[in-house]
Amino acid sequence: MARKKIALIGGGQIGGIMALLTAQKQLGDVVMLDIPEMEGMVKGKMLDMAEGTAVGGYDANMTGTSNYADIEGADVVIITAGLPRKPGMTRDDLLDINVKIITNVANQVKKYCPNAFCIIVTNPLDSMVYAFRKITGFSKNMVCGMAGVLDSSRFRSFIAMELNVSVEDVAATVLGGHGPTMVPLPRLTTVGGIPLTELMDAETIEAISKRTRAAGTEIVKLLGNGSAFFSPAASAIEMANSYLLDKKRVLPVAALLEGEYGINNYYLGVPAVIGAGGVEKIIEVKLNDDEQALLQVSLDAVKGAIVDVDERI
Ligand code: A3D
Repeated sequence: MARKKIALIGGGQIGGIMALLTAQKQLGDVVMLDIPEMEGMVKGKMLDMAEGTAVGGYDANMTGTSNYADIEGADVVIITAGLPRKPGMTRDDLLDINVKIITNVANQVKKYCPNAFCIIVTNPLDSMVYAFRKITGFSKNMVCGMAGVLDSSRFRSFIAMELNVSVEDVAATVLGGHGPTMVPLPRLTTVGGIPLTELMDAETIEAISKRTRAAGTEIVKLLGNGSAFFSPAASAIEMANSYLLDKKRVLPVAALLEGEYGINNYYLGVPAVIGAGGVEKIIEVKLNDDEQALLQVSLDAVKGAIVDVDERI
């Protein structure tokens, strides 16, 4: 069986880690694309990685390019093209510049990879994935955004740290938009099958939820020049992995809602089954009144950014 082809659009911090993870997991060959001014950088980065495959013990063609023809026929396209945050910036501050970049990328992906499973990572996430889908017109199951996997990974990690247990045993989901209004769901979180609420007091749970909502900003402040990249890369590759291996993982992703959760025509973070059909199914969880109200606040925040996107494309 021929190897799969994974195209990474944007060869910066997240792109680099994704390329390495893709090769290490033997998901397929990797083509990393960036703007012409960065062609040397991506060619160098990928050559460096290719030269490490011998010691890593994995087989994958790793190439860098600025020519979209080289991504032709990719099975998966993961997009990080765009600017990341600097300290003091919100994700929405990136909208103006990143919507122009996503417009350009979407037109090229539409031309060269019409059948790819497309994962958007560029911020502001929920509006960039909406823009990408609007421009490409791709089927909704083949376009989704990475945010919930990262947000829930952060939530799970903080819980594991607090309880001093394996993160593997913490199952959790985070709904809503990728921003300060995201909605961690402690009521549905379990640790080795035991409800979190049995193991932790409400005050500690709230402190961890609060830290999760601000986790990206915490990293931006510490790094001083750019945003998180290890955990976002691992999260996007987990989604690609589930698609390519038809694992049917239940993952929180930004998916197009058409009536689910009472929401129409917005991308928002919800649990979904990711398999060979892409976003195969959105799972609707019965929320209590408080959770539903928080989801509404998150949706309202996303709606504002969508108005800005619709004005621009
Ligand atoms: P960075 O290291 O700057 O890489 C971005 C790359 O995109 C750079 O190499 C640019 O040259 C390239 N680029 C710019 N314009 C284009 C274009 N038109 N075509 C192709 N490539 C282009 O950033 P990063 O990798 O740290 O972050 C990338 C994006 O992901 C940013 O928008 C971040 O805000 C976002 N991000 C999202 C999450 C989520 O959880 C959703 C988490 C962390 C970062």
